[in-house]
Amino acid sequence: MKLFYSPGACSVGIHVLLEEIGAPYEAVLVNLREGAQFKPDFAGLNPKSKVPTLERDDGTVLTEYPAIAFWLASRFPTAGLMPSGMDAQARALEATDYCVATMHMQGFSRMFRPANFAPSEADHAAVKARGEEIFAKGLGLMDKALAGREWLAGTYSFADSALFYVSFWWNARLQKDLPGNVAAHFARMNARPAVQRTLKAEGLA
Ligand SMILES: N[C@@H](CCC(=O)N[C@@H](CS)C(=O)NCC(=O)O)C(=O)O
Repeated sequence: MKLFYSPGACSVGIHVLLEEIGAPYEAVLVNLREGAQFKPDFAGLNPKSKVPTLERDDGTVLTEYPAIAFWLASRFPTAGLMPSGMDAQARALEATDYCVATMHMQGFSRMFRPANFAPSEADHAAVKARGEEIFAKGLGLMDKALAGREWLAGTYSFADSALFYVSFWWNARLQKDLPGNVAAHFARMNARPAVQRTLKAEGLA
């Protein structure tokens, strides 16, 4: 397998899952700052021009964080990333999609890419503030989801990698506090050898 990633981007969560699994893979750096995602080599592989992108051993390419995480957890069951039972699996997907589609795409994207939401620079402060509000609401919901449990779907699962990367952005990148249960979850994630190997490999440790 090949994981196309950019250091500290959302692909860091998929990188963690691959480290948890332990099957052979190659991590291929896509330099987003230099626009490598739009160059023919990468755009030919993933016309969406986004990381994470996973090239599987049969040569097929999978995109979109929730789909990649779900596929990895299903394909490598012994890694224990797929919770057991339909209800817990649905909960894992529910949390993953919320972290990616709402907290990241609606919240963080507004904070980091306000121009994608409002062409006029005069509106950017308001767009950023709205992004922070969406993200903070998401943290509150994740905090409730973690009440009385260590992991989002009850047992450790692919969903925890998604909460890890948005927590990483908020806490490690922006130096902002996480609510109690999310902070404890982030500490549990950071204690995992797979997370430590990933952060080191991406130059983030
Ligand atoms: N919906 C996509 C979002 C992926 C995404 O937004 N990735 C960002 C990095 S965190 C990216 O590749 N950005 C490059 C760009 O927008 O040019 C997913 O679930 O994987």
